[in-house]
Amino acid sequence: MKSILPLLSLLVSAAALAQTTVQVEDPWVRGTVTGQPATGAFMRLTPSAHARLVAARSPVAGVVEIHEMAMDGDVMKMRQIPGLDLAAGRTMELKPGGYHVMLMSLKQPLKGGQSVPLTLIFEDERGKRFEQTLAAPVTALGAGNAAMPAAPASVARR
Ligand SMILES: [Cu+2]
Repeated sequence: MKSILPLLSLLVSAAALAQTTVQVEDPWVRGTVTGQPATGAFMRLTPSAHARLVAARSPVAGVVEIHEMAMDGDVMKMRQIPGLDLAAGRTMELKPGGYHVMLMSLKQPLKGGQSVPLTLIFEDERGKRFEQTLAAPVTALGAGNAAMPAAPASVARR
């Protein structure tokens, strides 16, 4: 009887070579008022294999960072993190009061009904970068995200 091991190892190596992909669901950006310099982008991310969100960019923002919310004494503050690890097949939710993509140095007010191009940059398990660009609808200001500070004054840097 012939061994099926060669076939199995072929399948395993094919899986290892497969490109990691990240499913992005329900992206949205919080609308801004004139003069407001920053806002947050939120979504759910589910990677096919372990991946890390390491950066993002958007034509509407001069600076885009990955932020987390954390308690600093009694105060909830947001701060930049170098990346966000995504476990294979697990859904990570970026939401107000939690992890978010921070759009800073906004070039224009973002109004409800608009759509913002957003490019997410990931690293796969081997450190290879790949990108995904999506269109995130802008949600009118004040729509269910009171936990998100409007001003960047509370941004703490590591
Ligand atoms: Cu932030």
